[in-house]
Amino acid sequence: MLPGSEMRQPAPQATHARTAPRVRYTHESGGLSSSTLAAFDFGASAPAFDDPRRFRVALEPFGEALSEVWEVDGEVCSGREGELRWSRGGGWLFAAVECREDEHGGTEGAARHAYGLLSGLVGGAPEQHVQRIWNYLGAINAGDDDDERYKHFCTGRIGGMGEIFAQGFPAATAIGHHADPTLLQVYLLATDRPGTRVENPRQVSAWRYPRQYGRTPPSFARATLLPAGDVLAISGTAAVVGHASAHAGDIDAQLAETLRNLEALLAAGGLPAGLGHLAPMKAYVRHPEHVATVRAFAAKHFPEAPLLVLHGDICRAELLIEIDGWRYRG
Ligand code: 3EB
Repeated sequence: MLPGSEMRQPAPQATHARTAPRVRYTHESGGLSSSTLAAFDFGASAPAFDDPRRFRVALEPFGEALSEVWEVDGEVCSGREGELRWSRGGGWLFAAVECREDEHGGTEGAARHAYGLLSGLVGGAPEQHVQRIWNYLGAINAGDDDDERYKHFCTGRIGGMGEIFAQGFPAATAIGHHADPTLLQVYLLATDRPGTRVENPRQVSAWRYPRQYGRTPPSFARATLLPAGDVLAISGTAAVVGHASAHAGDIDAQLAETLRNLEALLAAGGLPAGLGHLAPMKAYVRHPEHVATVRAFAAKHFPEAPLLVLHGDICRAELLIEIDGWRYRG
């Protein structure tokens, strides 16, 4: 528990996560309800809110300004402590850190710092099982070879991961934003029971990537089946086959490969095939000129899936598209 925080112990009946958070994209996120765990707005023109549950992601949206809202069963309380903020309710915990790399000696130091804060909070909370993490950093592909900023991030991330991650890595997304390059944003979803990690049989597990991808392999699982077993939280998924990037420079082929990976993950997680209205998804697109292609692909292959399209750089310079999201069993 953090000294001086407004944190309250949850009521005893709230300590079992029975229903996964419901995720939706909406135009109407003006007033959050008492059961809203978190809400995300995208880009520099999104309004600033004082509510700790309300997080402004440093990625610019393409098209309409939608907010992402997470609802839980139960009353939510929230608080803030310096760079860290949190909310909890219904057995679920949202926690987020925003920090400046220059205040922590660079990318690696900032990642270590952010993960240290989050590990400290989660380690002292009833909701100790991290299910899913999102990471947004600036200029993600700047720097050569082992000095690429993403690789420094990977080293700092594992350095700051505390005991709570010893049981295995959660599903994650790591994307480059185009805002202040020193801004690091990390947020997570945790709960009071372990989920089930799911790997993709078409891909080498990220923590086993060979040395060519950096000194420190990335610390994430391909997906997490949330404890009740009714939702698969899907990591950032790209055109990676084995450990190699496929179809460098070819957006159409990367989209098709990414969809094959998403389908393989659904099968591996025991979810029904297909991404329909029960699968809110986000597409991170490196080049704005590919947005129409990405939307056309989505309209053809998963027309009913709610889709947010964001301007983001993928952590390997040759990758043009990454897709993540949630798949509810329904
Ligand atoms: C890949 O498959 C693409 O470092 O947390 C995807 C999801 C990727 C998460 C992370 C990186 C991360 O390796 C990159």
